[in-house]
Amino acid sequence: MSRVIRTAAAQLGPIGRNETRQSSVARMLELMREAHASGAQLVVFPELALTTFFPRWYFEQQQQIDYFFETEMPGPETRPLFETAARLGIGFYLGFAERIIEQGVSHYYNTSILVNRQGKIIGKYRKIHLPGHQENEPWRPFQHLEKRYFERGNLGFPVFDALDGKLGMCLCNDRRWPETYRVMGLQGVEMILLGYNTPLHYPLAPAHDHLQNFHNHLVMQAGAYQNGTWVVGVAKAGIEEGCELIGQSCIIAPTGEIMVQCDTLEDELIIEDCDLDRCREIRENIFNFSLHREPQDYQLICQPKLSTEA
Ligand code: CDT
Repeated sequence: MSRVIRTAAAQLGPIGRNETRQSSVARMLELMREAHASGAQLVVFPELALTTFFPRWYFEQQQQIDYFFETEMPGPETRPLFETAARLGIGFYLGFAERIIEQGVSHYYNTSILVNRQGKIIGKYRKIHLPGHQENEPWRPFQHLEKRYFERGNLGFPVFDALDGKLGMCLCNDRRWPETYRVMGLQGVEMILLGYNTPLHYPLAPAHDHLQNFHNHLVMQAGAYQNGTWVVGVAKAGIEEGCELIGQSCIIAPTGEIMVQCDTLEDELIIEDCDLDRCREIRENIFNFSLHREPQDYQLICQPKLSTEA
C-alpha cells in the first residue's frame, strides 16, 4: 500500500496588528481550497497563524495580551477551518496562542494542533523552546517577549498516528535544537510539521542577519536527514508591522534535500508528494538507530541544566 501524503505548505504573508481573525482565516481557507484542488491531503499553516506576531510588543495590561489568545478551539472565528477541512477531506496543522484555565488559573501556551481529514483534533503540541526575553528591552527595534507571554510547553514531543503514518509537530525556535527531532525520531516519526515567525534582524548578533535564511534551512535539513524524516517548515513571512520576517517555506525529504520551496514573502502554496516509505532509505542504512546509535555515551545531554548555562 502506498503511503504517499500529498502535502501542502501554506505560507502566509504578513498579518497586520489590526487584521481580524476572520480575515486571516479567510486567507487560510483560500489556501486550503487551493491545496485541495491540487489533490493535497494535508495543509500546514505557520506558527501563531491567526494574528500578528504579538510578542514583538511589550503590553502592560493583561487584557491587551489576552486579546491574542484563543480560549476555545475551534471557536467562532476558527470553526470555518474545521468545517471546510471536513467537507474537503483535508487534514491541517495550525499554530495559535492558547489560553486555558485550570483550577481558576490561566495558562498560556504557544500551541499547534493536528486536525484529521474529518475535521477532528487528533494531536496537540505546546512549544518547548521559547526564545527571546522576559522583560521590556526598549533598546531593541522590536521586542521578542515569548518568554514573558508563554509558559514552556508541558506535553513533550509526542508523535501521532495520522494519514497512515507517524506525524510530529514543533514550533519555530524548536527547529534549531537537534533534540527536538531526535526525541521524535526515537518514536519513529515520519513527518514533522512546523510553523515559524523568524525576524531577519537578530538584535543580539546583527552580524548574523545575513545568515538567517541559511540557518533556517541548515537546521531543518539536518534534522530531516539525521532522523530520516520528512520536514515541512512553513513561515509567516514578509514585512509585518515594520518587522521583516524570513520566508523560504519548504518541504524537505528524509535525505535532507529541499524538494520544493516558496519564492515569495506572501501567501503562497507549495505541494509535494511525500512518500513516507522513503524514511527507510535513511533509517535502515546510515542512521539505523538500533545498529549504530550509542546512547551510553550521550548521557551528558540529559543532565539537568548547569547553573552557569544561559
Ligand atoms: N518564533 C520564534 O521562535 N522565532 C525565533 C526567533 C529567534 S530570535 C529571538 C526563531 O528561532 O526563529
